[in-house]
Amino acid sequence: MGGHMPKKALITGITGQDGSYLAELLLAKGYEVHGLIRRASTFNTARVDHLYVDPHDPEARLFLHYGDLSDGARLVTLLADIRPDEVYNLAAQSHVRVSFDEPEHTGDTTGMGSIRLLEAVRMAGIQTRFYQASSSEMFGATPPPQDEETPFYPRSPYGAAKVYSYWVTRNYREAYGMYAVNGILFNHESPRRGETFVTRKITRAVAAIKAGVQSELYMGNLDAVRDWGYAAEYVEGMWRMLQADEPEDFVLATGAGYTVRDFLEYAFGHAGLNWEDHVRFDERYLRPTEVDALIGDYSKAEQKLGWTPTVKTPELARLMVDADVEALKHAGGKWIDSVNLDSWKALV
Ligand code: NDP
Ligand code: GDR
Repeated sequence: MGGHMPKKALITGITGQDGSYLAELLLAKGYEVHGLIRRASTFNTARVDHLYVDPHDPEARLFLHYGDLSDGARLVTLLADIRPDEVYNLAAQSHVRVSFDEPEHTGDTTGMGSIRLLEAVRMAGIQTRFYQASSSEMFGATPPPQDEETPFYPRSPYGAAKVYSYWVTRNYREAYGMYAVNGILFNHESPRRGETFVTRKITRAVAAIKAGVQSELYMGNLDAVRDWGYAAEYVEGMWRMLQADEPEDFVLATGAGYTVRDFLEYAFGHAGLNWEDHVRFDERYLRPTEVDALIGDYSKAEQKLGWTPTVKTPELARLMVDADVEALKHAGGKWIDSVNLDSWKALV
């Protein structure tokens, strides 16, 4: 054969939105991809099922392993076993509102989980490049525009845990010379976005209202400003950060801010609906402390990585509505039921 060994990557959070797009990207680039999954009583791999090839097949390049960021010993054995060239730490309790309900658990996974993984890399004694999924939530109350030099002021247990992970990633780079970097990503969405984040909550509701199976949508603060990009483009930026000559931290964003109200207008408008006829207020969706405005300056990533986002928020809203309208058509009654149950099932 004489061929060279494919690069190996380990993705924590592979079953999440970003993990699934990143796995797709790396497989397309010829990588052998390993993913950490949590044992659950039901299958939780829906976002990566289309990528799965039976591991008995000699062509298989995607392998899933049970593990959890709360289990440091497991991370060491797994890393020593796989010996990946690149590790992408995407796993986290990633919902800001939920982090107020489960602050300690969020600190344990979103914060401590990162140092367990960094320490596992060190203890396994392997040479690997490490990506940490840092967040614009770290900027919190610091007004926009935000870039790599903007001071952090987190406004939630989630944001505070991400700040911790950011600093330990930098510390392992400085203390041990590890190629360890932070991607500071602003909100990014897609048809695979979790159903309780605001964009997907809206686009699913639009599909259900259009189909006549839902009439109202309960929401919180409509004045919040976010910089919403398209997840499929952001995972390319993550990969580029690990291919650079020097380990550095980068912001990925679109550079434009919109309110939740704007997103409602784009999404409902695309389906020929008026959002004001359907949206109602429920204080349960408010946060004890809110992040008012996040708008990222991604010029460093553009200059040094050649990364530029092409999908802006209005187009993103339209593509997500189209995908949810289509999904609802193909799902039969099952999905319709779950939409109707949202008001109690989706607690946030
Ligand atoms: P998701 O919530 O969609 O995915 C989170 C992933 O983490 C899931 O695979 C989940 O597994 C896994 N996970 C959660 N807890 C643990 C644990 N204790 N051990 C192992 N795995 C765990 O998030 P996204 O894909 O949207 O985001 C990816 C990362 O990027 C997260 O760290 C998030 O905080 C961060 N981020 C996201 C942004 C965004 O706009 N999407 C912006 C900036 C940062 P399971 O499927 O079993 O629940
Ligand atoms: P965010 O995303 O907190 O920015 O964190 P989310 O979509 O949950 O909220 C965005 C804004 O919308 C407001 N909002 C509502 N939010 C939700 N979820 N549900 C509602 O009904 C609702 N009504 C108004 C919120 O108050 C907020 O201002 C996301 C996550 O992906 C994090 O993991 C990531 O780090 C950051 O983006 C960048």
